[in-house]
Amino acid sequence: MTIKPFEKPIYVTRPFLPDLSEFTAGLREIWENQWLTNNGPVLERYTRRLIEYFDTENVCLFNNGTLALQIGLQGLGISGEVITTPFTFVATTHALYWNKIRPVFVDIEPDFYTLDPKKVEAAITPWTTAILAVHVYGHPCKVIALADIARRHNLTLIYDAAHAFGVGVNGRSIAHFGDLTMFSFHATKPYHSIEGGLLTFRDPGLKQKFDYLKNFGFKNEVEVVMPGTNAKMNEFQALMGEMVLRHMPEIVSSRRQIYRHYCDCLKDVPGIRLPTPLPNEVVYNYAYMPIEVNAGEYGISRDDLYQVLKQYNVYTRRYFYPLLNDFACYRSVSVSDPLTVARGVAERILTLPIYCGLSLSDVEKICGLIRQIPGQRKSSA
Ligand code: T4K
Repeated sequence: MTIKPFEKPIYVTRPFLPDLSEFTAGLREIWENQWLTNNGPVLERYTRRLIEYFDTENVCLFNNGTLALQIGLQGLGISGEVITTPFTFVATTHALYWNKIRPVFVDIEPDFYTLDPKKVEAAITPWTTAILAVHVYGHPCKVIALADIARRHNLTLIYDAAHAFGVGVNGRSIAHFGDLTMFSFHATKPYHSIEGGLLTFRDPGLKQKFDYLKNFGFKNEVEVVMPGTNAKMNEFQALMGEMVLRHMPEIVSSRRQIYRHYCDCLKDVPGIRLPTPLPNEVVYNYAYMPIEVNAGEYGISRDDLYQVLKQYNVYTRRYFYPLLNDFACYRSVSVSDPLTVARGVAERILTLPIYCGLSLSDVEKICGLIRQIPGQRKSSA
C-alpha cells in the first residue's frame, strides 16, 4: 500500500500550549501590574510553585538553560578540567567554555547514552575539579555510581537535566542528586516556559550568589558586588511556566501513550532498535523517542531514512549528531578514550516526533513509512 506524504509538516516536537483564554487571563494580570521583568510578582509566585514542586528552597530561575548552567558553574567557582559527555547539545560544553574550563570528553554507556562511570573514573587527573553529566533524553545518569566517584575524588557533581523535568529516581526528583542541577524550560521540552532555565542546588548559600550573577551583580541600587550578567526570567515566561506546570500530568500521560505506541508498532522492524526499558525505580517524562538504525539489518542508513522521511513531510532529528568533539570549535579538546560507544550511537540515532497532539494514527503512519521505506528504496534502485 502506498503511503501519502503528510499534508502538514510533522516536526520532532511541538510546544504544549495552554488554552489561549487561560493565557490571556494571565496576561491581563501582567497588564494590570505593569511589571514585565526584574523579579515581578508572577515570577515570585511561580518560584514558590517550583519550591513546592521540588520540595526545596534551593531553586533559582533564569531566562534560559544555557545561562543557568553558565552561572551555575561560575557560582560554584569551577575551574581546571571537567569531565563531560560528547553526546549532548552544544550548550553543555559551551557553558564550560564561557567559564574558561577545559572539558574532557568521556564515553557513554550503550543502553541509556549517559556517561559511563567506569570511564569517568579512569579519566580523572590532578586537574579534574568536577563531573558535568547529562541526563540525556531524560534518561537518568548512573547517579549512585557518579556520586560515589565524586565523593571519593572530592569532585563537584553537576547535572545538565535540560531534558529531565518530571523525571524521578527512587521516589525523588532528579533535582536532588548531585551538587547542582540545571533544567531547560525551552519550548522544545515537554515542560517549558517559552524559554527558561532553572538551577536546583545543595548548598543554600549559593542562592544569593546566583541572584547577584543573573542581575548584573546588583546588591542594591548603589552596590555591585560581582560582575554579573543579565539572565533574568521575565513575567511572560513565568506565566507560561506556571500554566504549563498545571498540565504536566496530562503532558506526560499523552507522551507516554505515544512512546508506547511507537514501541508496539516498531517492535519487529529488523534493524530498528527501540529504547532500552528504564529501570523500575525511574519515573520517566518521555522527553524524546530515540531509535537506533542499524543500516546493515535495516537496509538503508540512518541518514537515508532521515532524508526520505522529509519527503513525506516528517521532520525527525539526529539528536545528538555530530558528537561535540567533531564540531570545529571542539576538535582540539582532549578526549580520554576513542569514544567508541558515543561515536556508534551518534551515527545510528534518530529521534522521532513526539508531542502532545500527535495522534496515534499519525504515529502508525510514521511507523508504516519506517517499515516500508527500505523496500521501496530497493525496488526503485
Ligand atoms: N543542555 C542540553 C542537553 C540541551 O538539550 C539544551 C537545549 C541545553 C542544555 C540548553 O538549554 P536552553 O538554553 O535551550 O534552555 C533545540 C532547542 O532550542 C534547545 O533548547 C534544545 N536543547 C535542543 C536539543 O533542541 P534546535 O536548534 O534543534 O531547535 P529547533 O528550533 O530546530 O526546533 C526543533 C523543532 O521544534 C522544530 O523543527 C519545530 C519545533 N518547534 C520549535 C520551536 C522553537 C516548534 O514547533 N515551535 C517552537 O516554538 O534546538
